[in-house]
Amino acid sequence: MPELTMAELGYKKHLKVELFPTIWCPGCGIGTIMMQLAIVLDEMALDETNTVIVTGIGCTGRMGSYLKHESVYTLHGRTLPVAEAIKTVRPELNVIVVAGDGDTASIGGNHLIHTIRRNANVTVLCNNNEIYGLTGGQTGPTTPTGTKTLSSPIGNPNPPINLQGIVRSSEHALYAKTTVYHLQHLRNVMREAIEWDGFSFVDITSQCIENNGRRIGFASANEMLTFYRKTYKRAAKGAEALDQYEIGVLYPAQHPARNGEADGAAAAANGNGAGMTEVPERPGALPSQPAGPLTSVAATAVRDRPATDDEKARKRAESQERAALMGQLSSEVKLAVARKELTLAEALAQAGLAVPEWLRTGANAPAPASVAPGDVKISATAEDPRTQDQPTELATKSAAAERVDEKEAKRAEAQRKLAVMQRLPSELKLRVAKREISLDDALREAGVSPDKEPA
Ligand SMILES: Cc1ncc(C[n+]2csc(CCOP(=O)(O)OP(=O)(O)O)c2C)c(N)n1
Ligand code: SF4
Ligand SMILES: [Mg+2]
Repeated sequence: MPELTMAELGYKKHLKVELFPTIWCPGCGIGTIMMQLAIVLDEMALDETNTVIVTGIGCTGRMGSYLKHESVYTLHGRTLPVAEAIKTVRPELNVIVVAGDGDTASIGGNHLIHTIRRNANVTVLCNNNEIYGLTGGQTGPTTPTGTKTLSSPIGNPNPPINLQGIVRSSEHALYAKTTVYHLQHLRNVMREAIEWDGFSFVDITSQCIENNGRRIGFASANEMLTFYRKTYKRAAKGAEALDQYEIGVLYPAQHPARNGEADGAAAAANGNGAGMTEVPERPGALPSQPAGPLTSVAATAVRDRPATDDEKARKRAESQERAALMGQLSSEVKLAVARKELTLAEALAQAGLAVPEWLRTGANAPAPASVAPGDVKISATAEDPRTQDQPTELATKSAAAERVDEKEAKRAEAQRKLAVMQRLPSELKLRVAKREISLDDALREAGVSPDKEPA
């Protein structure tokens, strides 16, 4: 079983898995966005009491029905007025819009510019598949020039809309660009957007294999993802705009954390909310209102006490630390921890593994080496073109090789245990899985040698 972080194990509680399989085509990028969103919601401890999802019409719009959150399935193009209305009357809630590029920028385009102008405190996750997916693959507002579509069989004659420019026309809004290939980046920017105090927009390039990809020559969704991997690069620190194939986050001009240039932690310490030291207060911001009946600590924490970059880095490091500790446990025990049937510290102790002091005492994990503000980490693979020609290539490679070896060893050990388990009678297997008895005791009880293959 591949290693899973705790959040990855916990994300399922945000999904109505009983409705799966979804209506989306196999290979569609929407499922990836939904799963990554579920992981982020889980990591941020956001749930149906503090976070509302608003969707529009289109393949993307169906996401609301699969998330275990209150959701509003609005008319086509009307996500933003509905979202802004919810945020206005229930300011303590996090309001997340999930909508297609057509819904957001075509029929909903007028709402988009005015919601940005008013700096409504909502987050838009735009599934930008560059097409009207649901209706068969017609040209949409983000379809690149020259792309052949159902409605432009000899190629789209018009340029795509400039979403970045529209969002950046506001001196308050946060704009992030990412793709469904860059999963860690996708999660990081979703999180940052949800934490942003004001309008935030995540422009997510994703694949509609059936009604776009195949028509333009991709054989599979995998080929589209490979294309994203090879073409999209992380923007340079300090970038003030993203090129067509760059991913990154663009903050308002005066924002101290802008692409890692300034000292975001120091700026945030100035106390002007979300580190927006120099940025004037959000227009139309409501004075803080008494919390409604559904007020949740998590929602308030996210909006009222935005994490500094140091804090974010610490949390990220802590979750990596926890994931590494979880990686030493068997899959049954991991599951038990994920289900909160026992704590990670208890699980480690029961497995005879060392429990770090910070985990035992309930303190925070040790702080990581300082991370530049706005420096969003991207998980990189050996094949990832971005990992090539880096100055620390050798060091990075040997560390990576060690990690791979470690993972391989753990995986082999887990597989060995699983194979041994198979030799137990089913009642004993169940008792081991329920942790009523250890694997060693079960083997003894059944008279099975862990080393010998059955005759
Ligand atoms: C008022 C209205 N106009 C047109 C439609 C038809 N329609 C449904 S979805 C859609 C476009 C969907 O494209 P997008 O928003 O990009 O979502 P995707 O399916 O690609 O996720 C259109 C034009 C509609 N349902 N309602
Ligand atoms: S038509 Fe396209 S966007 Fe819609 S579910 Fe299929 S692959 Fe996804
Ligand atoms: Mg679309």
